[in-house]
Amino acid sequence: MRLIARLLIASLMGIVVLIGSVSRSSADGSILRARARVSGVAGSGISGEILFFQARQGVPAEVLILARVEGLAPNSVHGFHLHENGTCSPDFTAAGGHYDPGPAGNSNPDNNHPFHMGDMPNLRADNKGVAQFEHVTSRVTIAPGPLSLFDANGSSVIVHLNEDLGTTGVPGGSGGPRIACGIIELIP
Ligand SMILES: [Cu+2]
Repeated sequence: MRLIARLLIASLMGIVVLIGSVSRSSADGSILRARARVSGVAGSGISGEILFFQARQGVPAEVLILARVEGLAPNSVHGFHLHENGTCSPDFTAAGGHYDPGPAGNSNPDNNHPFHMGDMPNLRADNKGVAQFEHVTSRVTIAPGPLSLFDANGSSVIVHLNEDLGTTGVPGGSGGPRIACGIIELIP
């Protein structure tokens, strides 16, 4: 079975099983891993962890993204993207636009959306304000390359206040204000 599929199944069985599986698989360096710990502004109560896994071998290169974010409004929906700068300070606007090295190379959240390489499905919170998220993409890589999250200035994850409507040319249509941010870091 393909590695990403195996990881996805493992994730359905629980994050502990997943981490165990990845630890075994990564012992020989066959899995690349990265993590972002997102947090909202002080006092917001929003926090979460986003994990990224990529098999070193394979065509196309696929990245499994797992996220758990808590402290959201119950049953809320939030735009959720990979942004172009690996920083969240002095405020979340420092993360820049949506990660989009190409082919369009237009990171403006209100344009070229939802075609940025960093565009992802919405985060959906349950009635306790906890969002669980699984997504497989071939738009980005952990490994070096033209779509690598680890380019010269790194990348980050942003959670938006509102739902991403998947529109283009509509101001705020990709989620509006930023409520949480995390820098994506390589896990050695
Ligand atoms: Cu965004």
